[in-house]
Amino acid sequence: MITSESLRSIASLLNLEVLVMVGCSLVDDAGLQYLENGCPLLKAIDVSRCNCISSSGLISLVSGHEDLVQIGAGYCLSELSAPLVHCLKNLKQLSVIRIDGVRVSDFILQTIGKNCKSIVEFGLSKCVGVTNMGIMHLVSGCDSLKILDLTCCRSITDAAIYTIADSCPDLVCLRLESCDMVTENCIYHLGSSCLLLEELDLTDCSGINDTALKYLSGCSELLRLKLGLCTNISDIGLSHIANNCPKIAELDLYRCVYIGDDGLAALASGCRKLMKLNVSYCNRITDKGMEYLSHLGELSELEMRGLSNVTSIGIKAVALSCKRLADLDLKHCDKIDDSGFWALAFYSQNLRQINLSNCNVSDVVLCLLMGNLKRLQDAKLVHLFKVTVKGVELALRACCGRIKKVKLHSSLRFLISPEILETLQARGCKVRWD
Ligand SMILES: *[C@@H]1O[C@H](CO)[C@@H](O)[C@H](O)[C@H]1NC(C)=O
Ligand SMILES: *[C@@H]1O[C@H](CO)[C@@H](O)[C@H](O)[C@H]1NC(C)=O
Ligand SMILES: *[C@@H]1O[C@H](CO)[C@@H](O)[C@H](O)[C@H]1NC(C)=O
Ligand SMILES: *[C@@H]1O[C@H](CO)[C@@H](O)[C@H](O)[C@H]1NC(C)=O
Ligand SMILES: *[C@@H]1O[C@H](CO)[C@@H](O)[C@H](O)[C@H]1NC(C)=O
Ligand SMILES: CC(=O)N[C@H]1CO[C@H](CO)[C@@H](O)[C@@H]1O
Repeated sequence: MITSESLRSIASLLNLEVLVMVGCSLVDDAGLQYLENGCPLLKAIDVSRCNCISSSGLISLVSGHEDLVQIGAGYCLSELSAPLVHCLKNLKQLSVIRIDGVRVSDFILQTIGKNCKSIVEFGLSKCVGVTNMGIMHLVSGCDSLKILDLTCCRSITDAAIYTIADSCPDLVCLRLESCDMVTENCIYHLGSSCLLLEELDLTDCSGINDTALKYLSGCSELLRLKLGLCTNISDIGLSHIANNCPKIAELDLYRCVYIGDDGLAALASGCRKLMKLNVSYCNRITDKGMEYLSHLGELSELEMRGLSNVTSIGIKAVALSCKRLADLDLKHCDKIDDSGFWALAFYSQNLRQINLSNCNVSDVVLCLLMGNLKRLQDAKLVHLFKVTVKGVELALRACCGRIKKVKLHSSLRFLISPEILETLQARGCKVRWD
């Protein structure tokens, strides 16, 4: 309900430094004009998804604040206009620009490259009009870039990444999700030039194979690596990463179908700091792989949906050894039976979130699990085909007062005793229906 009129009062806040107004769709250019002469200390503004503002409103805001450091304007302008980009030149401190989903052109990116030398972070996720040429112009000017988000900029190819690697030696984070024309050739340049790289998102980049991972392993500072849907990579490629990138804390291997037990063995010996891992639908993984994972003492988040070769033996190994495990997603792991869930109930005392949808747990063990896991806050319990209505009721009673969120199948809505639902809600639990 914030309107342009509200911004008139906000403009009188003399010490305000950060103003986030994402999705304020009642604010228009008139509101931004109030800000032009107000909030003299403003350093950061985010007008993302304010869909009634235009370039001219932003120009008035920017011209009143030469000390701006950070601008967020995703999904609010139809395009980044030349006059707006022109006035960015006066912002000597500007270091962060995020314009997700906005249309840009080569000329605009070139102008930014010329005018905004101090930029450290640039967000172009889902922008229309991003080409190799535009990126080359941008990065050859902005050589202090540390974070560059090119998610879904699908016309980007190796040529742009070469220039990024050559121009931005300080690069720390590069997001290339769905840039599916990139190949191992550009990864070679990243692996030899961007030695400070900590985060790389290659989700759904089908050109990434084991050779690419071998080159990437030159980036030995990597902390977060996303390889979900890179269906051509195998245990061999993963071993290169595991052997050379010991700091990795987050790894996403979602649907990397050629990853199996040997890859997990390499991770367990090379990446001892791993905290978050996604191996959902990596169907080759068996109990042996789970046994390797159990050596990862820091593991706190494990998503392992649909692992049809993992049984209770594998999950028990993880429950016994991964004492920090806090978030576990076992959806559709249909070979795990009660003895596996029993092990979780007794040994995984740190669990805060669990996803048991489509699992083979029984009434008795579900109840034990929900009653015994004292830190559990969030449980997804959809499609538990062995569990009866009585069983769900008992399980909910067992965790009532502690649990904060629970997801149940919508068919239970009128079967579960309304008294239990009311008690849960009264004690701060949000019940969602799927
Ligand atoms: C895997 O690589 C082969 C050849 O290297 C290529 O033809 C194929 O498109 C790639 N597959 C996927 C899913 O990317
Ligand atoms: C990776 O793909 C390239 C072609 O893009 C090919 O030359 C190379 O042999 C592949 N590497 C592996 C390990 O398949
Ligand atoms: C993999 O799992 C993590 C943690 O649950 C999640 O944040 C991420 O989005 C998942 N990746 C994919 C591709 O779904
Ligand atoms: C994993 O399970 C699938 C069926 O879900 C089976 O075809 C495959 O052979 C199994 N792989 C291993 C290594 O056991
Ligand atoms: C899962 O439940 C089904 C139906 O009760 C049963 O046939 C199957 O053997 C169970 N699987 C396991 C691993 O317990
Ligand atoms: C992928 C996914 O939806 N995972 C969810 C499983 O359930 C836990 C607990 O409810 C959620 O936190 C996860 O996001």
